[in-house]
Amino acid sequence: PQQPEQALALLGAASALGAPDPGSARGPSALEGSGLVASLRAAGRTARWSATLEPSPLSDTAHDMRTSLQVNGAFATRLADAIAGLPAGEFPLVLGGDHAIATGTWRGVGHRIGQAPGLIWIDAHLDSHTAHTTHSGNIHGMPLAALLGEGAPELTDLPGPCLDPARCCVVGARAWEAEEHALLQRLGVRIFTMDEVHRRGLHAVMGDALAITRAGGRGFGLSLDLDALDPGELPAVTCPEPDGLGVASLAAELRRLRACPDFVAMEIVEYRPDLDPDGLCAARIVKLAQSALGRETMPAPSADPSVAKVQ
Ligand code: HAR
Ligand code: MN
Ligand code: MN
Ligand code: MN
Repeated sequence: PQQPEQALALLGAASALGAPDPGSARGPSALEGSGLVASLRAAGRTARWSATLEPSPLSDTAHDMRTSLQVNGAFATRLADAIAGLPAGEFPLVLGGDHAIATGTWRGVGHRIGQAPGLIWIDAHLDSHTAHTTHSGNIHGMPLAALLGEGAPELTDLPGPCLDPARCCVVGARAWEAEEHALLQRLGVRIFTMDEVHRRGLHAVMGDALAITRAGGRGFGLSLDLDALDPGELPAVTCPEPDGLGVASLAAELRRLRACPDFVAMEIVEYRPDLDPDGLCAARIVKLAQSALGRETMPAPSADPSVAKVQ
């Protein structure tokens, strides 16, 4: 099982520099305020809020593509450094922010573990444009390509190794443009579309996804873009797409991660608290995090408080 003594280090990445709406920048503070740390402790884990990175105030002047690449790349570099610098033995849980932050998260994780992690990318989108193929100009449509070493140097010249396409996959995809699909096909990244999830079931698909990303046992992570979930249950995201995953069925599958000793980091992105006035989506996000990261079995009650390691 996931080393239960490994403390969770929560790291806020309060950037919406890659998105068309600023709302996701408030994601970390809203999740912190909704009791995420306490909920993870209640699920049996030691957890602390390590820090929240904010973009430099000058970053908001981004309009042209070059500036936009620069400010997103600069933020991602700071995030990669922050993750690489976490104490050994802590498990990073990164909270976005828009998905452009992933360009920093997984390079930092690779730096930390000394090799490229396998990566499950759960998302309605493929996020695999480059600055040359993007239709929207939004950097959060590019991070998976950047992590694979494709695209502008502003997003690829970061510390830590690039990902190995053979140990990456996308789950839940249902909205993409031809160019980004072609890039992932060329690189050999396995894409599990929503159609395949409907056909085979999420359990079978996640089994395949785990096999791909855990190959070699060198460590793997999960990047969870909340727009993968159905907007009927999780509408508070920047780019909702119909026909998504159910919260309960994804939560059930994420519980499989607890049993994986090679699960090395997790990221949750694209939450927009401004679209979640009653906090219902936040509560569902907390449930998803608990499912992936809760202790596999709660320790038996003990009379000796030095033996019961519940925080
Ligand atoms: N493919 C579209 C674009 O390039 C939409 C990208 C949306 N990305 C996110 N993260 N919301 O997955 O703009
Ligand atoms: Mn995404
Ligand atoms: Mn998405
Ligand atoms: Mn469908």
